Amino acid sequence: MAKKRSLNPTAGKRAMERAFQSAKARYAEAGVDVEVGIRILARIPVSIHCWQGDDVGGFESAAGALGGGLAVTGNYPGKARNPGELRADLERALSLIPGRHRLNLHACYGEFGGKRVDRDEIEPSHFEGWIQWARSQRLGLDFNPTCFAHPKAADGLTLSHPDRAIRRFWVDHCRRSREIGAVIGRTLASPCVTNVWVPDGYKDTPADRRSARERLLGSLDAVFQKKLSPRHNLDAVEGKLFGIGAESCTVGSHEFYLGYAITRGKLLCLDSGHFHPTEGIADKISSVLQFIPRILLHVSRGVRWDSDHVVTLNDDLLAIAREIIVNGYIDRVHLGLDYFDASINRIAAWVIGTRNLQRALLAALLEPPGIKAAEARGDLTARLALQEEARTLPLGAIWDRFCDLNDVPVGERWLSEVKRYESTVLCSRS
Ligand code: RNT
Ligand code: ZN
Repeated sequence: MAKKRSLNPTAGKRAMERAFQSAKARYAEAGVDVEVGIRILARIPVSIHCWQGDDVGGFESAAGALGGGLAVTGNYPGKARNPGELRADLERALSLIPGRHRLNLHACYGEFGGKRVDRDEIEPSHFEGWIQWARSQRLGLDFNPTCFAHPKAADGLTLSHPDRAIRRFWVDHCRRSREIGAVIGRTLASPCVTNVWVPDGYKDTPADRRSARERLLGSLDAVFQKKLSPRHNLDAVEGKLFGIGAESCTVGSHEFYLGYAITRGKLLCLDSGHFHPTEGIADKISSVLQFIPRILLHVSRGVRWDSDHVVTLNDDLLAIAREIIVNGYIDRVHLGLDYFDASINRIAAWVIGTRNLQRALLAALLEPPGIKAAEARGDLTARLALQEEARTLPLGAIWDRFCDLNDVPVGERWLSEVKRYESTVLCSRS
């Protein structure tokens, strides 16, 4: 085996510093102060989804099959089996991601002490362990009711179910979830975004879409009846186009929730995988923010029928980040990730996706002002020319600097830490 050549750390540092200084000068020529971009990026939290760590499994003693249009493929070894393992894995991922972030928790990740606690019985105490841990890690927490993987969701219907008792069950679950959100937000002194997504839909053409939507509307109004302080809890609602087994109609469609969010004063959650495959969410941001004060994004990557691939640094992602930053929307957009891939190391999946979102935000923060200026004076030739030149500005050197300043590995060096963790910790899990 060839001996690994280890880079002299001081020489490496010096090379990085030189690359940064030359990149900084290049950006300055384009009218960009990279120090400002670096400072802003450090303050943008990403809500990292807990469910990438165990294939949306959760810790209930009697969980049902995933269902609800959700599917995780792959069986990479080492998935977290309990809260302790999930937290350890998250700590490892967070140590490789620059900046301070949030954790997005699903209700099925409560700690129930081996007892069977049904979804309509969950309480803040079941999340005490997470709250304490989040405090110790200086993380904010966000929350979601889990309206799938349960016998009462076996037919793919929850809040819009024709059976009143089943609807009631899910209303109670969602009510409890937002109250837990409020406790989280109050305890951590940072508002918890509680996002309601339900899978309700039909494989084949329904004969009555109207009644289903009326039932969903009624249930949601019941869920949100109790007023909670927005300093503690912010409600969000998430629509979708279709899922596996819900190909013909999704009750909570985009139009449904857009109307709901506007009329009820809720955050709208836009998931990048929940629209027609050629439709991106970047363009929707400045549209919906004309009517809604704040939105939540589930940044994901749709591939054909699936919407949950690890986020890569592609044009869709760059466009989403750009719309938020260049339009000055950063204080009105809550950024979250939503994907689940069990075919690769799960910690790497977190690190890759989060770092990519941050890289896209940095690219947007470093956009040359000449682009907008060219458009403003009607010079569309210059706009296109500058847009294309901007693609090859030396973003990498600024990103490396950002990682270094935030004490996380620069470049692909994080990967060897994940590999080491895999062989020492993950491989011993059966
Ligand atoms: C499903 C939605 C939803 C879920 C999570 C697990 O299509 O995107 O956000 O992915 O709640
Ligand atoms: Zn989502």
